[in-house]
Amino acid sequence: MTDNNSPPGSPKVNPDHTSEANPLPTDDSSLENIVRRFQDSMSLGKRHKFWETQPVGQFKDVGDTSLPEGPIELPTPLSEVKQEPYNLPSQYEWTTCDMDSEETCNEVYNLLKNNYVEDDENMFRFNYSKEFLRWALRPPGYYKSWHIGVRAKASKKLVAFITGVPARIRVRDEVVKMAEINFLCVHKKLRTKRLAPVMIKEVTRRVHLENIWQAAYTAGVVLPTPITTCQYWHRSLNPKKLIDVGFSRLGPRMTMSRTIKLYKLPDQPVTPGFRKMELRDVPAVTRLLRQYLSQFVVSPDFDENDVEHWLLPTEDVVDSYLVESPKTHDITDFCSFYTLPSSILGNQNYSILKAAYSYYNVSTKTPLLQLMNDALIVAKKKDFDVFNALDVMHNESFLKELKFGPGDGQLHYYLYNYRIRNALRTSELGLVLL
Ligand code: MYA
Repeated sequence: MTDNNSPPGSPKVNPDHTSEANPLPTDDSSLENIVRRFQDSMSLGKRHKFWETQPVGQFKDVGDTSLPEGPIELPTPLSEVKQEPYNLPSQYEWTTCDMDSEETCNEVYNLLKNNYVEDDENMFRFNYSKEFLRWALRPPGYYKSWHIGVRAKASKKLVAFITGVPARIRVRDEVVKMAEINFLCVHKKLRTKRLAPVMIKEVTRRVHLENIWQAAYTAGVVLPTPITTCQYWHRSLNPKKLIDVGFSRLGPRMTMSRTIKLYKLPDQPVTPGFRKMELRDVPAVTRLLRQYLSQFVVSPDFDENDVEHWLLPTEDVVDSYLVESPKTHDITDFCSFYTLPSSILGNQNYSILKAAYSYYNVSTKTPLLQLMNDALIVAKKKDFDVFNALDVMHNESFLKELKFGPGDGQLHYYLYNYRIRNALRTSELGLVLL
């Protein structure tokens, strides 16, 4: 990837924010930002030979408010959906990856571990665990046929991957059946050969075969056309390690011991009734979350099955906590984060950065700031090095005060075959993709 911004959810170097109790937002005039704005504007002018042919918002239409919101193309009769897979270059073949198989899951894990998303400086690479991949790829109603691999015919080695999972996404007051597309990965040695467009067309075909015509996805690269562009923020939990591995830097006029003190957290959560979510909480959490998410322009339409899958704690995958009122036993607040480590590339002392990613949080009685401070406390106790959050939903209200610093990359959100008239503010987005 040569032409991109920082990739999705990538680990980010945090320029100097360790020096500040209230880190400043990135300085607009910094060289880094000037370069980024230049790259972005180039990207807007750039031809996208593949994306120009797809039913997505096109750059030329940005600002044209006469275009209607909603599907860009109508569904075609299922009998007209191409029945055979797209052609691959002759040395390669399609494979459907059975994530129940330990062997296949290992192959997928290794492909991603060695070839998936890196930060701009190639210091860190996502290292999704096998349990995480199984969780991410097998939600209620999932289709095995949407877990698509490419193998080299001769060696049978897995060299590329793309996935979809079904989701109901609400856009304003329409609930739309969509595919969430993720884990697009082409082996480093096979890059820039236009394999990605074939993989995207193939997943699209298989989604169409299930009579689904829309999709949601995120990427670190600018493509036609983001519905919104978010920023990652990072809260140091283990500042010494983060500095040692080059994730963050010691700020000017800061010593290591002052930095450690700055990020110190209490030993236990402070909110009375704060506890881990259990199976019996699924109905109450579903009600709380549905009510909360209804205020955003785009959000998932979770039912109890979805909540059980996506939010019930799973060891080393997803953690969820809630506040049960000690008096009424009502469930009043909820917070969650998922576990996504990154490999640290080329460091003598450390090989893994343990990162927690803020997922869905709901506050009705406990102030969000206090709830998220409790989330930081439990994440620290679980030995995470850093807690990451996007500036979506109401997250902006706690980021600076809880000593998160802005990351150096952006995450763009996209819809396929669904037009939104104007880009959303990040606070209007109620969707977190993995
Ligand atoms: S985002 C994570 C993406 N993965 C990585 O960043 C891992 C490391 N990188 C790689 O493995 C490769 O660089 C990839 C591109 C595979 C990304 N999303 O084959 P190429 C366009 C969409 O020569 P390569 C995630 O998983 C690019 O603009 N398109 O390039 C969500 C160009 O098109 P155009 C992308 O570098 C994925 C073309 O591909 C991305 O060898 C959502 C070049 O192809 C990207 N991240 O491989 C996918 N990167 O000429 C879309 C590059 O037009 C889903 N490209 O500019 C759409 C909905 C589908 C379902 C619809 C159902 C209805």
